[in-house]
Amino acid sequence: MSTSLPALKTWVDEVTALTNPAKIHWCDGSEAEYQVLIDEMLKTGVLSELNQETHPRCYLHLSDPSDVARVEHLAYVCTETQVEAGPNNNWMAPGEAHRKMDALFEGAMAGRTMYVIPYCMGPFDSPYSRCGVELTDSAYVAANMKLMTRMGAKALARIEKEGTFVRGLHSTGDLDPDRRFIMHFPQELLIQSIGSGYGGNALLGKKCHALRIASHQARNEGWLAEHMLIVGLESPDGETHYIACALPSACGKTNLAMLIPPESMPGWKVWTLGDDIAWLHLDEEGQLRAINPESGFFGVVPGTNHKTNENAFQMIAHDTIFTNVGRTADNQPWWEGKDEGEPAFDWQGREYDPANGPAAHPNSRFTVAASNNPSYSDLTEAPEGVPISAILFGGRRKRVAPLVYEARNWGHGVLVGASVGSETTAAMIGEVGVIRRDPMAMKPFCGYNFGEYWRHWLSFPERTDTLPKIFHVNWFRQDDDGNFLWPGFGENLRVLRWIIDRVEGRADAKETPIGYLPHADDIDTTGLDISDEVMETLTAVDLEHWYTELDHFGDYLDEFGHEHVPVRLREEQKRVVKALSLARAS
Ligand code: GTP
Ligand code: SPV
Ligand code: MN
Repeated sequence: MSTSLPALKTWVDEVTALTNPAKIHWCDGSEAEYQVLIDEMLKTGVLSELNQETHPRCYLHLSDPSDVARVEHLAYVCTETQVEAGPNNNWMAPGEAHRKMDALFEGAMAGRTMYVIPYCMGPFDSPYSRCGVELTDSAYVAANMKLMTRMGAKALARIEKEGTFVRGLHSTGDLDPDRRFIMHFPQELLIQSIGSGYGGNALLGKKCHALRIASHQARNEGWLAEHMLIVGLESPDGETHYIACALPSACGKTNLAMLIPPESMPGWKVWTLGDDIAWLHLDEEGQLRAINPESGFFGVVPGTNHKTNENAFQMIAHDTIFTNVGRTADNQPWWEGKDEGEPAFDWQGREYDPANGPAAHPNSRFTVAASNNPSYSDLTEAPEGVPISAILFGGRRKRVAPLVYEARNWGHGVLVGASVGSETTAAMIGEVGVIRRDPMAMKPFCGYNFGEYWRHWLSFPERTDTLPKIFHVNWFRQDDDGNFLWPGFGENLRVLRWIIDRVEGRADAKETPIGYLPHADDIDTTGLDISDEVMETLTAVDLEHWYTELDHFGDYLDEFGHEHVPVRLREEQKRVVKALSLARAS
């Protein structure tokens, strides 16, 4: 196989000359090809078979112990000027980055197969979709891209028709963390990643293309590329609302996207559209619509069980690639929070010993095609996407952030999103549990200056009168002993119902300086073992802490420079700080 598109052929030839692979394989995306990839990896030991009776077509990959998560400090945005990338990104001048990467890629694929992976992010026939080609020397990446994206011959046909595509060059390299870089050249529609075979570092269609490069394109073209799940909520009366929700990495997107309605809400149905990324466009009527550019899930394994998420549990019982989980004595995958079986081996292949830490790495992942998900919506293939009724932002906050609140309007909602704080998780290399600002859950993923990004968000009301309402959620409040105050998972639908009722003008709320909150009894807690006192806590505004938080947010904005931070955002921040200060005094 090859291509009729000169730009693609030339690039493949150039990369071949630079990296010197022994073989080139053009991926057609067929099932037969997937099986060959798997068989090869079983032979080379990149994968091992899991128990095929209990877990048909499930395989285990154990990564290098130094390569277990995204590396934010080694991800760069290489725009012409540093100011375009903004203080929110690592920056390198394109010329310097090219020199560095060319040296690292020289001969990097010697003796290996280079896979040419054409992929389409979004439905094949959607005007909102965008294509890319990833060149990689990793069969694991090729197999994951098959599960995660619309990959192969049909994508190549669209690329040849359109003539433009995002170029992604990846090599596992020698995995030396000192020679690991993930470079983005938004102006060249180019990504280069070397030295990691893991997740968002290596599956270039995901964070690198669908967020970092796409956010840059989206700003120029008038749309939004966001770190959001998309979910449809159908009430017993058949009314369906679609919501998009941004939560930082490992803060509950996959689980919310596949939520199972609690027993107390019979007749409700939940449809998964996407679990990680949403591309949002205004249609001709001014309605905000979303597509999911991906077609598979790369999800956190630990914590998945019958109680937290039966859908996900069933979904990963077949046709799944597991990365860095443990195993039972009879070779079933095992992870912390799996409420059955016992670990015999850990994620490094050693005999399980609690002294070595958890059996499954906290950032261990499953890769599955979206079609494995019993609640997957047919509308994921709709070229026009789904209409969005509400946008949610949130984080992982032990304290301060209430269960839910509603922004006063779009402009205030942008402040709510921009000021999100969240405790860090194992999804990125670094310390866990430290609160950091993660505006719109895009701190690691916005491909340009946050100041300009907020300006872009704020420009939407100039183009339509019918924007969705914006909310903030937090499922992670704890008591002093570290117990979660809110049951979470399926029970989150109770909160989503309040949100929908607010959208429809049917639910009551109290006005506070930070926005509209439910009264403690506005959230239906029928059948839950939760006290009135806890509900009061979850729906209270801690004026003292909020004052400090939003006051500090002003200092954070200063980092982005006066000429970049939109005046409107400043005004919102000052308005809320003033309201908090007045409320505090009274
Ligand atoms: P990325 O794939 O990194 O973007 O993560 P994500 O946002 O999709 O997070 P995910 O749904 O995989 O959840 C991450 C962790 O949080 C898992 O261990 C879940 O079990 C846990 N979690 C998810 N939802 C809830 C919830 O409502 N309450 C509590 N307490 N934990 C949750
Ligand atoms: C995230 O970290 O937000 C993920 C996992 O979704 S990764 O694909 O590794 O970026
Ligand atoms: Mn994510």
